[in-house]
Amino acid sequence: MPVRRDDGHVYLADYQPPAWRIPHADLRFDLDPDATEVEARLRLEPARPGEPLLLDGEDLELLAIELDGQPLPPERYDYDGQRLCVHGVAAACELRTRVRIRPAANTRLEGLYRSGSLLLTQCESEGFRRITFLADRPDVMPTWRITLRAERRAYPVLLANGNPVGSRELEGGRHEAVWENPHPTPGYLFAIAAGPLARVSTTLTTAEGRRVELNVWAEAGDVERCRYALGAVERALRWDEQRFGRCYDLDVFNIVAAQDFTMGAMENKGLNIFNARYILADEATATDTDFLAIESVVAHEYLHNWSGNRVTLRDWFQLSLKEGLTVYRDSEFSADLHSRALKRIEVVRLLRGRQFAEDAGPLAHPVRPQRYREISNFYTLTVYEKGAELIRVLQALVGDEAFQAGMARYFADNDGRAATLEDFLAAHAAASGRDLSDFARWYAQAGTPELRISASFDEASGDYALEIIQSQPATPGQPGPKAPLPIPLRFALYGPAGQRVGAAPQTDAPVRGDLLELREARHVLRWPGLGFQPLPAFNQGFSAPVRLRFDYTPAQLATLARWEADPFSRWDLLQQLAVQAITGTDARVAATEALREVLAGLLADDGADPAFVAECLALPDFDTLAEAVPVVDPQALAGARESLLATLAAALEQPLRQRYAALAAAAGGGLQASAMAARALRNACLDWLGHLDTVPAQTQFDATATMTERLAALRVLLHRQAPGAEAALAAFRERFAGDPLVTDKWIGLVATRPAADALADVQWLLASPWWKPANPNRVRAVLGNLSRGNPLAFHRLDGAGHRLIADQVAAIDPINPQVAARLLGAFEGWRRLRSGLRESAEAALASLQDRLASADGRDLLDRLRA
Ligand code: 0A1
Ligand code: ZN
Repeated sequence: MPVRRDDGHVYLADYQPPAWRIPHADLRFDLDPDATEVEARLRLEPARPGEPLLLDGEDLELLAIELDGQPLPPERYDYDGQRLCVHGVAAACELRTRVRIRPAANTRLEGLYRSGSLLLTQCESEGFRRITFLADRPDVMPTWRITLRAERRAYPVLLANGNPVGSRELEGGRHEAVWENPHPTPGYLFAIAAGPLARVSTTLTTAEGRRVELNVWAEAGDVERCRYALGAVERALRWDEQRFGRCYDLDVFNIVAAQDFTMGAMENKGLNIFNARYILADEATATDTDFLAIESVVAHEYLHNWSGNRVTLRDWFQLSLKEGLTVYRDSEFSADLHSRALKRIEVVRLLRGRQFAEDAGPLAHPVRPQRYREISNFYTLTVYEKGAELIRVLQALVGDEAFQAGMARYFADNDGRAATLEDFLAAHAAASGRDLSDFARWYAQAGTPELRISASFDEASGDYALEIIQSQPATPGQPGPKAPLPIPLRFALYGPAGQRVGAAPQTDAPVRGDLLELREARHVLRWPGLGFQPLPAFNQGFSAPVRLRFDYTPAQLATLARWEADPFSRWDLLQQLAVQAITGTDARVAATEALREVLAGLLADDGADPAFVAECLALPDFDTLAEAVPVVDPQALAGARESLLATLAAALEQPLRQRYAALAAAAGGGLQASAMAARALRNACLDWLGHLDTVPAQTQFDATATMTERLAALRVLLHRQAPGAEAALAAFRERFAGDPLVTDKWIGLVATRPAADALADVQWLLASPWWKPANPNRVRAVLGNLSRGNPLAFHRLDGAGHRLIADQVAAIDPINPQVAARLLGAFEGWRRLRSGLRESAEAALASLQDRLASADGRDLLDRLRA
């Protein structure tokens, strides 16, 4: 059981293996929303004889307790509402407990809770202990037998982990289902789901010859919208067989969609539980982006069956071992199935816009933290997204073949075990023959490394050189100095006519083709007698998660954008041009003109993939821009971005209109890549044209049959305050009134209207029947969008945006602490705000000091204010 030090933190350095093992758990549930009874029979074995028997159990009403069939007298145990201690046991035994819990009163959505007509569980990270007693830690891994009993009428379907092994009718209209999970599985992967569920289903045979039934379950009215998700499971299952040789290992794989769910989804063994937004989709109610997100989240959870479940974690410090690795795996899945370049663009946007900000602020932490107060605050972009980038760094350092061998070895060596990062690195070190102790530093050091690169050219000798200096920023708890990291940096040099320079540089850093491996704080690359000054390009494909500084002129960026063949790099160069056009001083005019020219070329190029052109039209978002400046002035940044868009839209009006019109037929319907690409570019054009004219948006809104086109049109109408905006919103609202997920969409548009007075609309929403503070999706739709997607309203000069979010965090904290803490995270950039706003954010945070009771909220607030 992790021990907290006096400072309230759990430390990685304090890890102790479990004193007691629990080889098997047999649970019996009598399900009822108001009072569920849970009987648990735990087989217990001492791992270190002499240690006390301690089990986790939070807020449980203990009804009965027996040891080896004998009731335990009160002096033999203590239960303080957190931990159960059984005295005087030294040998293997069976503990039987009976507890009562109250699902309908559980608004935290951790443990067993009610969502609509369903009863569901969420146990990661420490929710199991709210269901019954267990050593609730990932390195305690029983096999399970789970018996569910409930009234048949209200709960006709009863699901749990593993395989179904029996069912029967009981007296009084009740029935029973029994499940067995033969795989050693920690409590955080435990799940049950009960209720009036309907399903879509298919069966297949795995590469190992196992017959498997795949089911996706939802409330009856939603089940037709589960078909796409079902297809995604099948694709993920096949992909893991082919790419990593990993097969599914039970007779059934079930997914259940829930309207109330704190996170995106959960990989419970054999019974994934999902936020409905990552399952339910058809073309009338979901956008193309939704479809792709569904496929990727379904794959993510499925892929956890090996990276997380079969090989699980020794302790929560290893979280990125499953999350970073599984994000890496799901993004490879999406890249293999669709476009590698577009997937990379999506990932890098998120990393640069959001993870870099996290890594640069008061919440920065290493991918493997050294300590935590509340583990649920560490499900972060750093652990997930930077963690995935580190897998990519490893792959680049050891090469594709050794990486693949290392993965096979990791799975084979650690199957059925609770592993650590060291186990992962040991497998890769063995497979590649490379010492990975330098690479391990990436997991321990927080902050985004910076590379400063400067070029020099000697006219007389024709010598060319690049100097690369690596530095690591100070972060909370890590003032530095920090050791240099191994950084795989792709690079290219171009000659005057755009030809690639083939000559390898002279350098002390290892170079393999176009991949340079930085190891020291400083490296110099020399090309003696090159004879001309080349144009260098770096970090193609984002080979390393670093900030890179090299002084390009706008003309050089535009030239490289023409010469670089890789679409990701071309997109990246256009983003840099746009950053110069928005935040630059001297280069601004030239950057705008260069951007116009390149975009005009792209719009005119019928051969270019429309989806790629759409990505190029999507200028860096506010977060990315905020990362590029030392002091954030939201009004100035948003204003400069807006004026760049208006200028470019006016200059490109004709090609935008032409491209928009030309793609109409291709955009019709269907989920094939060409149709999605056409819709993406049409919507990007529509958005730009919205700066000039909202008539096309109105026409599209009235005529379309797909949510992709309808929502994009509504966005333009609302955000540009078009004459028909109110009527369109009312029509949309009514058409989808019964659908909470589509309701979240229009609410999101209202909350992100780029204007200070959008705050009044949010206040109106908070006073409306649509406000449901216990539904995490709705909280995100209203307040997540305001705080993360509307800088002009959140950072209002009068401080009203900051105060509103702080007040709502205080109001939501007692309902769902995890949701409240996430919302509070929107303040992470507060210290870099311009004066006036910084004080207002500081005051809003200070106002929360005595208003947050939860461990999640307090932990985050203290770190934000430290
Ligand atoms: N493991 C899940 C997401 C998840 C994370 C944390 C939770 O509670 C604190 C719940 C779910 C995933 O990566 O998909
Ligand atoms: Zn995950």
